[in-house]
Amino acid sequence: MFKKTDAQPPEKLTGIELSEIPETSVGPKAIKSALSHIQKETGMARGISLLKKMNQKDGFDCPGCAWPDPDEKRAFLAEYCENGAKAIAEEATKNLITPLFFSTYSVEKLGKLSDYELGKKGRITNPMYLPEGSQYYKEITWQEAFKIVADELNSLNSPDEAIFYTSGRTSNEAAFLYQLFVRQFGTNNLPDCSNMCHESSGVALTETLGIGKGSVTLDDFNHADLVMVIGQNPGTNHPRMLSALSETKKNGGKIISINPLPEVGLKNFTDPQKPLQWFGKGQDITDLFLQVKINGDVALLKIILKLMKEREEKNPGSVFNHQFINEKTNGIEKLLDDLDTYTIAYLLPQTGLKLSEIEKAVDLIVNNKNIIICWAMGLTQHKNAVDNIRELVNILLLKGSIGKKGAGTCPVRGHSNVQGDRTMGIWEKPKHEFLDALENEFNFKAPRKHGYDVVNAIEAMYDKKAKVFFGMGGNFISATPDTEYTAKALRNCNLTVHVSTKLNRSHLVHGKKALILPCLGRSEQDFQVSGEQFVSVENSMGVVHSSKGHLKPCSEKLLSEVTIVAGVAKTTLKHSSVNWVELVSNYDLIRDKIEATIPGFENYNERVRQKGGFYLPNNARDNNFTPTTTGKANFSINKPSEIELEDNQYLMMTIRTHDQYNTTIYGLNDRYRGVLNERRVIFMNKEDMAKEGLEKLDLVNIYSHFKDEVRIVSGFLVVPYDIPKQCTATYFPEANALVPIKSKADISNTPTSKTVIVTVKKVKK
Ligand SMILES: Nc1nc2c(c(=O)[nH]1)N[C@H]1C(S)=C(S)[C@@H](COP(=O)(O)OP(=O)(O)OC[C@H]3O[C@@H](n4cnc5c(=O)[nH]c(N)nc54)[C@H](O)[C@@H]3O)O[C@H]1N2
Ligand SMILES: Nc1nc2c(c(=O)[nH]1)N[C@H]1C(S)=C(S)[C@@H](COP(=O)(O)OP(=O)(O)OC[C@H]3O[C@@H](n4cnc5c(=O)[nH]c(N)nc54)[C@H](O)[C@@H]3O)O[C@H]1N2
Ligand SMILES: [Mo]
Repeated sequence: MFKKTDAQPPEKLTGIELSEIPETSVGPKAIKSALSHIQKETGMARGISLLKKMNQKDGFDCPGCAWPDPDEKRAFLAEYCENGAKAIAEEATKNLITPLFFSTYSVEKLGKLSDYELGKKGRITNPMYLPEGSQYYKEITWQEAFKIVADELNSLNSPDEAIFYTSGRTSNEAAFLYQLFVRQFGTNNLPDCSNMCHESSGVALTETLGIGKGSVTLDDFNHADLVMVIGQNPGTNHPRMLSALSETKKNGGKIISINPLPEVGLKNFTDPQKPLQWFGKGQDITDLFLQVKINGDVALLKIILKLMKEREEKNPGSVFNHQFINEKTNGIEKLLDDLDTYTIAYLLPQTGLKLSEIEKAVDLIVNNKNIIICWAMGLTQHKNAVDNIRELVNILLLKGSIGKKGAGTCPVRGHSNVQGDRTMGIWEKPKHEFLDALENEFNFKAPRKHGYDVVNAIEAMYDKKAKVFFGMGGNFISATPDTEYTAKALRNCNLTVHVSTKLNRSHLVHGKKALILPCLGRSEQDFQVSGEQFVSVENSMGVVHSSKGHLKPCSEKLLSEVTIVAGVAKTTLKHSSVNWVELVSNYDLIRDKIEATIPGFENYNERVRQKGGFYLPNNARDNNFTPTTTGKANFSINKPSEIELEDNQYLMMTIRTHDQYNTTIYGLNDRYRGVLNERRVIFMNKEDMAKEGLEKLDLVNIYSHFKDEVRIVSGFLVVPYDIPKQCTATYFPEANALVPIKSKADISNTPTSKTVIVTVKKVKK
């Protein structure tokens, strides 16, 4: 469909080794791996001093995932995990990219490097500008950079021709100012990484429970009888969650894991904080593993719901919580009627499971009262992703397992402040009340028309309806679907701008002109006119707390994200009612404005200074569902997958290795899956390999099929793996070129990165 360009990682193979899959996760090997990254990137002394401050009450928030820190007890050693240590090593690296680097390497030359090689070059030290027609970024001053952005924005026919993306690391203070600037400029084009991440969760939870966030707190894991972990790989992506699951187990709770892969972290865990355990067997985590086929979850959950109904009918009152259902919910009859329209015989083949295995899950659900369900990208990135999540809510509502201790919803967030950014108004579909509050406080007319989400934004740039792209963090070209399509879209722009810490491919796949604006990282000190500042963030469980770096910034030329936004705003907006310079002089002033406009932030400046921060209000946690359209918690009717594969077709999911943070590649190993020193692999079931005439480590091209469109990526090695038949897995972002731009989840519009229909074809080595 599209010719391969430097928008995709190079095809080079790096020398694969296959190793044994470990029996247990974390433990001493994880500490060794963490320390080796620290040693290489930051040097040991600086690295250890950093780790001591990470996730401590007076320290900075880990720039890795959004898993919360304990409210009370913080570990003596430190509250971090192997992958958090890698994240901070990556940010606090000693390597620097100075203007000399950019005058030596052309954009074309850099485009030939892998994402791993790009990331390892180090931190960007100066604002850099790529003039039209040039191959070399050159140093410019901040004032010049702001003026280039302002001139380009002010020359547009309409503010809606500009797109303002946000990744999820941006602090509350920076995010609030950023959306305020964008709305004063006149558009709601504020797509963010959430559009590709937990958007399906937000949509499903708002509709059913009246809040787009999860309901549980960390402490709930101490009181749960049963935790279901579905479509999530915490051993790699949220390692500190394993400690919470381990607490559930110690208190007698059970764990069900539902995943196409037997992920090591969910099997067994050795607590890194308890060295005495290092030499034992570790703790088994999962009691029941259901190896579901990719996108077989609605079918599986429907069978569970049908069996729950059957048992309730046989023995009324034994399964459903009638008091809760009567008082708090709406729509049970429709749900029960709809369940009758499906037979188990129809649903079962989609799951790839035996009915007896599913019966065991039903036993656990029926016999336990306090249930938590955790999920992540394995559920949110499918065509029927919103159905997946609503179906989970149906189970919790039938059991009355929400709004009480030890029970509820737990969408496990990705980026460390992705939830906070949304709370601050980074959203293309803002609520009227929020815009009213902005208008009142800042005395301007906010745009009311909804803006572009990520997919719409790409299409608008492709169609030349949008001409300026501004990225607050992130790596748009590598994180988005359909790499070559998106590359064409970005190249159509007059100007692309990235506020970044590290070099990435989005700096190299650029508009006619391009800017890189280097910012402070989480771990660095931030001084403004009134003195040293801290910022605040919100974790996956709605706790808002402070984060303060203590390292000297890696370059004197860096500005904070807050200062960059204010600089762009002041230069662009000729008549603004906001005093940008004053707000930036002391971040307390920004927090006062947040308090004035966003509910839940009363006495923000005081409460954010309390150790551990404060909880935001959460109606579902309080067993109150009045914010929904019916005023009650809503049961919903959901559809199983409608995908029908031909014999030679496979469903492909694109997943993360143990050695990456989204598009930032820390290393080339996926230790927990036994793949070392290579990322261009496709995991396949042995029987499927035999059917295709493929042997271990054969080289293949992969084709994706969507309607009558075909896309291709080439040069992937086949790895035989314990994965259900007709299911395959590749790594993100290498396989993103296969995800069709038009293949999106219903309602949430999230790209279907976990269901791509593919065929594979062997090529000669
Ligand atoms: N170290 C590290 N930490 C991270 C990240 C990182 O890249 N590295 N990324 C952060 C971000 S932004 C996010 S959103 C999270 C992502 O965290 P995860 O969602 O855990 O990440 P993925 O690798 O996408 O893994 C998805 C899991 O879902 C399973 N899965 C795929 N398809 C299906 C399906 O159809 N059904 C079921 N039941 N399971 C399925 C896969 O086998 C895999 O175990 O992690 C965050 N934390
Ligand atoms: N195929 C496929 N595609 C996916 C996914 C998938 O599972 N499969 N997952 C999706 C998900 S869940 C997500 S969240 C998105 C992630 O999409 P993004 O958030 O856009 O991508 P990241 O790789 O997290 O962004 C990394 C870059 O952020 C910059 N950065 C790091 N720290 C900071 C900071 O403190 N400030 C600033 N300004 N910049 C910083 C660095 O320059 C770094 O190169 O990708 C999505 N894409
Ligand atoms: Mo994410």
